[in-house]
Amino acid sequence: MPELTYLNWPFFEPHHRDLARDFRAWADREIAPMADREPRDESGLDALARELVKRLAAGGWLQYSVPAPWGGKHETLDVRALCLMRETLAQYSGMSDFSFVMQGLGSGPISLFGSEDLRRRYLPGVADGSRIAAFALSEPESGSDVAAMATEARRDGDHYVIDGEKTLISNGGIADQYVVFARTGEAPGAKGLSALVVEADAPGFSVTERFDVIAPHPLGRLKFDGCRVPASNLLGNPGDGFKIAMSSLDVFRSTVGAAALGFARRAHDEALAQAKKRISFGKPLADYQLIQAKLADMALKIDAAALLVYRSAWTKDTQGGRVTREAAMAKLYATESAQEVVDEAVQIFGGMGVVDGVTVERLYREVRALRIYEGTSEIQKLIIAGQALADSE
Ligand code: COS
Repeated sequence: MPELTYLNWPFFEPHHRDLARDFRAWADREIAPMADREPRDESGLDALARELVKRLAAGGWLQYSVPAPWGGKHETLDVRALCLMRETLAQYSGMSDFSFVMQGLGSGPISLFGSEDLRRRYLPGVADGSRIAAFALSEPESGSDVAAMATEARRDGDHYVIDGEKTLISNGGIADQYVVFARTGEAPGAKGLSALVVEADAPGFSVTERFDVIAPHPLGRLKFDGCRVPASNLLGNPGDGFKIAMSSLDVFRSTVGAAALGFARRAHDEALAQAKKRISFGKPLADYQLIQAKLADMALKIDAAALLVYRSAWTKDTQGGRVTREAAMAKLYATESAQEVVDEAVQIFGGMGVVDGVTVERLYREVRALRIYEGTSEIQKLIIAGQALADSE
């Protein structure tokens, strides 16, 4: 039985507690039976991603990815709900978590900054699973340093013409719509970027490469070669791109922490079961204090991560505005500590812990990228230190 007492914490409303229980019951039925499917080939992966989006949509769960007027559940994105759902899905499979969150992240800038027309055109399809969404920020020569991006969008009459490349883009190759960040040149650096919605069939758009990664999911390299999109596909105003990217990450970084928390909880559960079952030197591993110390450290890290994740989500939901520091702390601690928790679970499993097909081996691969994407741990530290220094002035 999973440990659910944290749902009694004051961060949650009654509807969050109901959601956590209902969603877990649904995932037990609908996701658990497919959790071990891990196709390595491109077509198998794409098919699984599409199936997961359809399944999540059929359950009504993608309604949490967009605001209410455009097919969503709540008036604004409910970060606590998104966190509870990612935490739950990650306990079953990384792929299900991936397919869920990309609908929210990929459409987040439209939810937050899109015109009425763009929201009406692109959000209902995300919520009903008929359109797959992607968020295209990183480039071959600019990952952490967003303001250094080279992709350009030039105004040409009623259109923007985009030239450049994006890389390591989740859902790249299967998405129907991409939020693309590009330099429009209103000012140097961060103040000269804009965000546009690009449809997968836009002229001049192509997916030039797909990547094999340790935890496989659709991931591609995008090329924009004189790619024309209507000027009305611009999100916010010209020059708002950096703010749009960072505001979206303010919402979704806490949810990365939540996914890490889910991986850690599953690893802890696996480790507890193994420690009770495995006999070594005549008694169960769980009887050894060295193993108990590991189990205690894991439990402590899980609760500390959960406190930071739900503090951040609660702050965003109830106070609004920027939660850059809280989200950075939640992502940094939850992802780093989850890696340690999963590593200890592998250690408790001994040799079986690194065998293909054993759950902790999969978790070990699935948790790794979370310390990198949506801002590396090093970037989160810069954000936290930057705010602490500013506050001390
Ligand atoms: N919400 C709204 N505005 C924000 C913001 C946020 N969360 N964060 C920054 N801004 C604004 C700032 O207010 C500032 O505007 P003003 O000059 O008008 O005050 C502007 O954006 C520049 O901000 P800042 O000076 O803090 O930017 P830096 O270049 O110092 O640092 C970092 C930016 C490194 C923190 C940022 O580029 C970052 O998070 N990088 C990681 C990117 C990432 O996550 N990549 C992964 C791709 S997605 S998988």
